[in-house]
Amino acid sequence: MYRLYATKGSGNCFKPFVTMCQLGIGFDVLEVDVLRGETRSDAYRAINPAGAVPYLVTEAGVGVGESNAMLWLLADGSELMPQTALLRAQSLQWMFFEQSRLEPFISPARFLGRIAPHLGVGREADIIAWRDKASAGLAVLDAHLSNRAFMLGDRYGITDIALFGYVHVSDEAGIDMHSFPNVAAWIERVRQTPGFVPLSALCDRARPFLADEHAA
Ligand SMILES: N[C@@H](CCC(=O)N[C@@H](CS)C(=O)NCC(=O)O)C(=O)O
Repeated sequence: MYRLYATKGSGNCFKPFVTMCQLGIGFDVLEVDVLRGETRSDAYRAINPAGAVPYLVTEAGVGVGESNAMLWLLADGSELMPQTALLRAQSLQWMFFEQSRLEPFISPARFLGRIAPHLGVGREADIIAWRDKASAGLAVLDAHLSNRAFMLGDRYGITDIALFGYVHVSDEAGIDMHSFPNVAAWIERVRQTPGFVPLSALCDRARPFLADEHAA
């Protein structure tokens, strides 16, 4: 049984979550509340010294950080893995793109613009700049998806999951998705894949990490 440390609403936490759901892998979700600063707590740092979520702990007690690295572990040997060396290289290419050109901009624009707007007061110029940078990344993605159903062709897999995590909440970052029709269509295709669960399901499955600590 895997243990996933996660915070509600996080696109990064959603990636390993939906992968385990779609592959029928058993797991528990422990909620680490970022808004309450629990990622900075001593109790959590004892588990993940990097103090970030998601964090995945295997049955043997080995921890894995970085959402996209988790996908490579969880999907190993499954139909969600890219099947050739070239596709694996392209998968990594898009995962690095996601972490450098999309997630660093969609995530803070959404967090300060929507999830915790009180923290965004005085940061309006930053939020606009993040939206612009995210839109530039989404334009690249939109062109890529103009002639293929999924990120690597006609087959859904971990590359789609990695990109979907934040791209599917771009509208919550204040980005108009009508400008990216191919991305919008791909989001709907991903939602139709077998065993797909929405981001809100992460909340339903989670139990508080600190309560678990106190019970231990
Ligand atoms: N590159 C990391 C990013 C992890 C990350 O930024 N996590 C955020 C939540 S989405 C977090 O833990 N923020 C709270 C903190 O850093 O204290 C990944 O893909 O897993």
